[in-house]
Order: sequence, then structure tokens, then C-alpha cells
Amino acid sequence: MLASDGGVSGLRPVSSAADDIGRGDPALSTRLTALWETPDTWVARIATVDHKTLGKRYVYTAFVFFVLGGIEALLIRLQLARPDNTLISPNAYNQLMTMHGVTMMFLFIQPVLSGFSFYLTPLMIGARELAFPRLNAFSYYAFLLAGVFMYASFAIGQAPNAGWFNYTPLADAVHDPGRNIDFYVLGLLFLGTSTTAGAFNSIVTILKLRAPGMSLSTMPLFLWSSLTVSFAVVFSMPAFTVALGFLELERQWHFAFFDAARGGSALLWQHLFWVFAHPWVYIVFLPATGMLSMVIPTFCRRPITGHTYVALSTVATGAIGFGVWVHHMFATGLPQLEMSFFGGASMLISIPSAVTIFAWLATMWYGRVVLATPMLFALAFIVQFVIGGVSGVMTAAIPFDWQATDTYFIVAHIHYVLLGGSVFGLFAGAYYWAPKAYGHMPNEAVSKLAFWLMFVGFNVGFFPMHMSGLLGMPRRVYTYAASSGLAGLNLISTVGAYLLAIGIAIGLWSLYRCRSHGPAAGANPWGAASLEWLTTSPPRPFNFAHVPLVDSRHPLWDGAYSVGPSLDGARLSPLTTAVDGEPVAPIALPEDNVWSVAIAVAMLVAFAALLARIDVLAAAGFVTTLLCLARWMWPASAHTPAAAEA
Ligand code: HEM
Ligand SMILES: [Cu+2]
Repeated sequence: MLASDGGVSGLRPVSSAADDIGRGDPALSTRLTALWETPDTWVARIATVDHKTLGKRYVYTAFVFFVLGGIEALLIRLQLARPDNTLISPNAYNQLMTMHGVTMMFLFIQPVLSGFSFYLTPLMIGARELAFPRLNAFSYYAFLLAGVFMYASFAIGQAPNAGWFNYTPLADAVHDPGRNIDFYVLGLLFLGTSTTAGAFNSIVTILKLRAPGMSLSTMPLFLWSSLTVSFAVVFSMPAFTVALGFLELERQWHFAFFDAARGGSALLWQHLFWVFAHPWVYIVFLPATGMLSMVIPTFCRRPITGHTYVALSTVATGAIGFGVWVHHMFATGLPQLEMSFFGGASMLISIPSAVTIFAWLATMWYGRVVLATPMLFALAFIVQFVIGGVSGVMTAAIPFDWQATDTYFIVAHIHYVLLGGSVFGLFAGAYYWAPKAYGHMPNEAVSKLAFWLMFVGFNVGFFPMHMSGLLGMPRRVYTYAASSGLAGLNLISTVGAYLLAIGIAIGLWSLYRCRSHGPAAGANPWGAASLEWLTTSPPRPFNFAHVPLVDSRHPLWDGAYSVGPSLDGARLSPLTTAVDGEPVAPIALPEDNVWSVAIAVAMLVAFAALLARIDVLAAAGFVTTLLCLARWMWPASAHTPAAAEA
């Protein structure tokens, strides 16, 4: 598609053959559609395992949680706009502040990035589905129901209230006797099953379902991020699961894991939590860098500089991320020598991130930058992430951390990384891939307005928090005294937050609108290089009519792909070797089914019963879960496809 179609000047597809695959053969299209399409009925829609449908559902659901978390943030900022404000009670403030953090970290940013990855991965690797489509459906429903479960806490006025990291002894049954913490613990245990299942799904898909010829060294960088964070989930989640399990055992059945008076250790929670949660910070950040590594080369019209180093840096960040957790515990009185190692490791980890940033800068330096909306978000990401990185390295210095910890300096730091970084990267990706998913271009003028409001609002809102923090404004307090001299900075922060919120609202609206409005996008509106731009926009139910065979990091720029077999005898996708992408055989993928949903519902019943302390019902829920699982795994003899014709 030429630039004039998309309204973005300066972009031209390099390969004009881009959207030709499978167009010439309508009979083939019909055959494949019959195999892969989900019928248009309610039951079928619930039972669907289509990665594009589920990926979009993931993203929409996560954005609903983003809006909820955003409303909580706006209430917090309203309360803090003036000193000695009485709008929100201390008790309500604790719940809003905790649910804001929990929502943003667990119900929004990780699921939304996963949703993108479930939608995009098969398209990027030339496959027809994820490796485990039914597991993907389970992941989605478990995520949805775990989120609903946690939000149900507001209905009885007992939302989690001990901060997103839920420290003991504050969170034990003595100090927090309501159901608040049980919602946190049981909800996150439930959600963890979804996250873990999704991680295994990504790992196997990326390693085994790549198009023939796509080796690890030629696969797109976004997939290196997905692969890295999926491994990080697999290795970090168990620590959190153990911590949550211990806490619930202590709260309900009087075990003594964290109670110092009975021989437990309150710090045990902090260790287990941060062994998980520091990697989590990368789990919710690296996918956004992966998105940038796709966006930047496209809008610089050249391959990324140092592809291999960016891939290695991603893996290195994921790995070193497991060795820095104690930097969250510098103020707990651990031995000096031990802490200094963690301080050093925390500084070290900035090196791979710097490598990635320099690779992007070099790409821009040698390329011809086109300032379309995705690229603007990418540039803002770089600026804001560098600021967040600098404040991060500052807090890795232990004496500085002692001054800054538990102040708004930290609130500024985390938002520069997670909002200025992850969320801006996410918007870069959303504007970049929306034309693929919807087939229409977003309105450039409205998108740019959204960008500038977000950029200005974010920096006006959050930069002053560095100052208010250094001046002594503690985090997690519901108000401050007029005499503290913090009123001016807080008012500025509140104004910025509301500007940011307006920008986000306009941005989300403009993205949603291009579902049905705007110029047609065509297969490859940005003239991008990777395989997802080879198929139609929006992609058909079977993604690719013919298996693409690839031989390059930039197949659409080099024209280095060819048309493989159509595999139209059953639901088939090619299986390849993990490293080189040598073809093995086509594999058959499962049909739509309702058991994934049934399992998620049975688990919801079990967790709700644990919360309500109805042990018999909880046991029944878990047994039903196992029965549904057995039914799910039962071999479907009638449908086993005959040996696939290659
Ligand atoms: C929509 C714009 C946002 C605004 C205006 C905002 C505002 C705030 C404020 C004022 C606090 C401090 C509350 C306190 O310490 O009393 C806070 C805490 C926090 N925010 Fe945000 N935030 C926003 C978006 C995000 C996003 C996108 C994320 C993560 C992806 C995030 C993650 C957190 C976390 C983890 C905390 C710490 C909660 C705790 O102390 O337990 N926020 N936010
Ligand atoms: Cu950390």
C-alpha cells in the first residue's frame, strides 16, 4: 500500500509482492476458512481457541482494568491535590492505593503485553495458531475471572489494603483481620495459573512453531522479549506461589511462617516476594522494548543496528533480573557486605539496557526517521526510560536509597519506567499493529493530539514527584500537612495526571475507532519487514493460506520468502526444530472446546469458597477442576487427522 492510502508520508513498502500470498486461490481460502473459522454463535464464541480472538479479548479486558486502575489513580491524585484534604478516608485510601498498584501490575500491564504476544506471535512466525490453543483459552478465562474475583472485594468494602507488595506482618490475620488480604492472596494464586500457562504456551510456540527456515538468529526481536519474559515467569512465579500459599496457611490455619513471635520470619515474605517481583518488573517491561525494536527499524527504514546484541541484552537483562531483589530491602538491616553485592548487581543490570538504547539510537542515526505516531511514542519511551533508569541507578547506591526509600522519589521512578516506559511502548505497539488487526488506519491528527497530551501530562505529573520525594513526601500516606511546603508540587502532579488521563482516553478512543473507520490499511501500510505484514489486514482465520518459507531477518524487505505448502487437509501448522527452524512435520491443532472455560469457572468456585471459608465447597471446586481437566485431556479419537500430507 502506498503512503497516501495510510495518510503517512514517507513510507513505502519495499516488496510490492507483500500481500500476494494465497490471494489467487479462492477455493483454497474457502477450504481453510471452513477449517479454522469460529461460527457466529454465543456458545462458539465462548468456546473459541482462535489466538487472534483471544488475543484481542486479552487486550480489551486488560484495558478495562487499566481504566479502573486509572480511576483509582485519579481519585488518589484528587485527594492529594490539597494539603489536609478529607475527601478520601485513610481506610479507603489504603484500598485505592493498593488496588491501583495491584491492578496496574497484575491485571493490566502484564496481561495486555501477553495479549499482544498471543495475537502477534503466530503471525510473526508464519504459524496458524499458538502451540496450545485450548490452554490459551484457559489463560484468558482464568485472567478474566481472577480479575473479577479481586474487584468483587470492593463490593463488600474489603479490598486489599497492604500495598501491592503486601508486607507481613501488616498483612497477617492479626493486623489485617478482614477479608482484604484474602482477596489479594487467593486472587493472585488464581491469576498465577493463567500467567504460568501463558508463559509455557509462548515458549513452546516460539521454539517449535516457527516457519521453516526461521532460525533463532533470524526471528524478530519482539519474540526474543517474549521468550525471555516467559522463561522469567516460569522461574519466578513459583516463589510467589509459595509466598501466597504460606500466607494463606498462616491466615486461615494458623501456621507460623511469617510470625516472628512464633519462630517465623517477617522478612521471609519480602525475600520470596521480591525474588518474584523484581523479575516481574522486567516481565512487564521487556515486551515493550521488544515492541520498540520492531517499530524503530520500520520508521527508520533500515534494519536495527546490532540485532544480535539487542537479543543478547534482552536475555541478559532477564537473567541478571534474578540477582538484584535485595535492592528492595536495603532498609531492612541485612548485613552490609551482602547488600553491597546486590547494589553492584543492580548497577550492572543497566548495561544491557544501555546496549539496547544505543542500538536504537544508532538505527535512527543511520536511518531516515519518519515521525508517525508509533515513532513518537517510541521516542518518548526512550527519553522517559532513560530518566527512570537514572533514578534507578541512583537508588542502587545504598546510602542514597536510605534517603529515598518510601518517598515519592520511588513513586516517580517506578512510573517513569512502567508508565513512561512500558505504557508508552505499549501505545507505540498499539498504534503500529492496530492497522493489522483492524484493517483501518487510525486518524493521525487525533493520535498525535493524544500523544502530546500524554507526553506533557505524564512529565508534568510525575517529574515533580522526584522533588516532592526528596523534600520528604512519604509514599502511601493519605494526606500531608499544609506546613510541609509540599502543596505546590502536589497540585502540579495532580494537574499533570488529569492531562495524562485525557490523553489516554483520546488515544484509546482513536485506536478503538479504527476498528471500523479510517482509510483501508492494506497488508503492509508501514512498509515493515516481518511476516505478520505478509498476510491480509485483518488476518483471515487461518493467518496464512500457504506456509511461508523464510530465509532472512527481514523477509519482506529482502523478498527472501517463498510460498510453501497449503496444509489444508486438517487444522495443521508446520512444526520445526527449536534452533535452526528446520521443518519436522505438520502438527494437528485442536478444535474449539468448552473445557478450558469450565476449568476456569471451577477454579473460581474453589477460590471463592476458600475466601468464604467453606472448605467443603472449595474441595468440591478443586475436584471438579481435575475432572474437567481429565475430560479436556481425553483423546478425541474421531478427529485425529490422518498422517498429514506435507
Ligand atoms: C494512569 C496514570 C497513573 C497515575 C496518575 C498514577 C499515580 C500513582 C500515585 C499517585 C501513586 C502513589 C500512591 C501512594 O503512594 O500513596 C501510585 C502508586 C503506584 N503506581 Fe501508579 N499511577 C498511574 C499509572 C500506573 C501504571 C501504568 C502503573 C504500572 C504499570 C502503576 C503502578 C503503580 C504502583 C506499582 C504503585 C505503588 C503502589 C503501592 O505503593 O503499593 N501506576 N500511582
Ligand atoms: Cu527491583
